[in-house]
Amino acid sequence: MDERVHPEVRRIAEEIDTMEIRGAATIADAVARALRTQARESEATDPEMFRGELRAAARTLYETRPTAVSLPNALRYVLRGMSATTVEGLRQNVVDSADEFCARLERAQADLGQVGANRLRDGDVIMTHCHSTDALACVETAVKQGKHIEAIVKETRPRNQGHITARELHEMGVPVTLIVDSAARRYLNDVDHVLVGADAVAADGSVINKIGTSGLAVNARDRGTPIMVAAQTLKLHPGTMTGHTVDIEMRETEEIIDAETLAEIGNPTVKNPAFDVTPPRYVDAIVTERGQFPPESIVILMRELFGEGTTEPWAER
Ligand code: RI2
Repeated sequence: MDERVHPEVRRIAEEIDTMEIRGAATIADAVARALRTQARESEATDPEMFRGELRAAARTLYETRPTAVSLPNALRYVLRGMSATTVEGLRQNVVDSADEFCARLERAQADLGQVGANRLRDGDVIMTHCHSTDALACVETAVKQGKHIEAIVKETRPRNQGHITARELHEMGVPVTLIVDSAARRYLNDVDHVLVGADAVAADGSVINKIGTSGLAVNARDRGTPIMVAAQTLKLHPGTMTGHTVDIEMRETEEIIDAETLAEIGNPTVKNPAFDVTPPRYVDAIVTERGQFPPESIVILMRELFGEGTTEPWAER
């Protein structure tokens, strides 16, 4: 562990790793705040030392979870503003960028919610997978517009984030039916929209989201149920414009089965991918704060946002 990294930053990195802090937008918010703490508390005596500390903090945060692109996008946003020539000036740069980033994130989610809500009609039933603050922003806005929305919520093994979705929808006054993941196809006939979030969106319009999303999307397409992905532009993956693929996080066996039960059944190999890739042909619309896009045209927005290329501030030593 790099000694220069502030204990609070290490704690946040640990909580992202163990998923106490989870969800792509929430992770982005947490890392921006972590960099702000590192900057505020820094005792660096010269600008190079300060920059080195911030890079080390960014690297610690970057190495926690590989799939949600909101994490590196947040690090880039906060660190790109380091233009001052004194430690005090740099500290202010980072604090200002982090504050601006968090405010923009909140605004983007509210704007996205308006766009997504317009796709929902009074009386619609949605089916959700996992827990996505971007997706729930669409429902919240629709409810505020006076629409009656009902939800069929998939529990989302292995970590049951569907329980969080069920609770938050209940708090909005949305009637919820909870189902196990394998019951999804059985209930798709009763559903007007599948509504999910995203951890990353690739340049070809593929959606990387919680494991099980792609199977749900294929089934929904088979039943003719529209699939809507709520993903603020923070989820767009710049690296995919130049041919990089999105790394899919593989998590611990223990999330699925305890060691004793595993031994009882003969210690089979266990695989626990956290995410999967839904090809663009199974997605009807990607809803962002900049409007809704058919997945195949999301690259136009990506060119506009990342046209000048991106940096990797955590990679510089
Ligand atoms: P918001 C989550 O991943 C889910 O896959 C969810 O759809 C996505 O992040 C986006 O969440 P995890 O952190 O940014 O639970 O919309 O593995 O909140």
